[in-house]
Amino acid sequence: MNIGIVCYPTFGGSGVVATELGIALAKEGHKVHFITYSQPTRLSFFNENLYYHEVEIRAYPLFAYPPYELALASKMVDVVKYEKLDLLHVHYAIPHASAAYMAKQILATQGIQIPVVTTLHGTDITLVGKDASYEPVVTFSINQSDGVTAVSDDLRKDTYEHFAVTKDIVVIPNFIDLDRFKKHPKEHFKTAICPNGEKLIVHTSNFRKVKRVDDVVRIFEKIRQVIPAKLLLVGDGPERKSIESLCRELKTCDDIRFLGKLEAVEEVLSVADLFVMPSEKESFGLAALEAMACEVPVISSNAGGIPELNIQGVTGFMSNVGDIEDMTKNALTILDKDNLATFKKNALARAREFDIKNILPKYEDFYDQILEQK
Ligand code: GMT
Repeated sequence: MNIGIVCYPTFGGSGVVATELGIALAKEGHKVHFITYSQPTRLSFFNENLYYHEVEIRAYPLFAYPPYELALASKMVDVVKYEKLDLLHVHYAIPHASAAYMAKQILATQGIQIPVVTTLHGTDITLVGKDASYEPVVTFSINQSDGVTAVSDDLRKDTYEHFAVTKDIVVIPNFIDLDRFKKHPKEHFKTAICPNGEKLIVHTSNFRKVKRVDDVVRIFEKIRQVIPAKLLLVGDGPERKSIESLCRELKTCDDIRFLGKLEAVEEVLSVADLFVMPSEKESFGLAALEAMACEVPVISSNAGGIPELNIQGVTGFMSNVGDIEDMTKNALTILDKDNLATFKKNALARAREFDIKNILPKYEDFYDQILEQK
């Protein structure tokens, strides 16, 4: 197949899933064309079947807000036409699904039929999409897609609950490349960070409010009162400054390190004992899956689609959003020397169920179904 993938090229979960999917499809022999405004972060891999088309956004003094959606739609028209694409797969509804709709209509006037698959990732529905400033366009463009997928059952339900969506939504869960996300031998790194055998706790996110990174720091502070521990915070975002202030206030700075946006997050996860994801909302929780693949158990909230990934008392524990006391108690249970090895083993076993080798055929079958309807 000749597939166009449209996504955000950033560290965010939707961009990561789209890029990893494209790479896996290319390895299977499909031709994959990424269409986005800069090279996707995880697209550092060379394969003869991978192509990248940059959307150029022209600035003009009249434009207070350069119209990205129009530039994207025009680029889609160009790539579909000249690269002879069979299908467009857009990740994250805003503005990708509506730009795809526009491209599809333009191409139809030229006698070219291009099916569009939209994958819903989470905040495009649960936070941003619901907003009245986007809702009518989001609803319309989801309904106009030829196929729609969501990354969890919870996100599917949320979409039907909050939007007048009549289209069938098929759940295809997120996946993991176990060749990359596995426990790497990085013990020297662990010794450097935890010279006295401290337990190592890790959180990775985009430091947005929804991630509740302040809860991570508060949980850590309580754990540290009981056992020696260190915390690594991977990622960056709008809450970073206030998190730094909180560390100072709680006097935990010596035991916390901010690592920023790391490419090789699997190397840090390889030496972690516990991953913490206390999010307010999470449609799937890809960062937790990455941790589990590296044999790291998870303390999380029970928000959104997280219960579809983290198994209570097996791969970690879930608590109500904001219940720091319960999360601390559960973290100490996992970190107990009699329990840790079992939780680690269980985390890996669960991650294996989301192996890309199991999930990729679901996308390929879905594409086939959509193309048959053409
Ligand atoms: O979590 C974010 O803020 C980033 C966001 C995105 O769209 O890039 O992540 C969403 O998509 C991921 C991949 O499907 C999911 O694993 C995340 O759970 C989801 N985030 C939220 O629902 C908050």
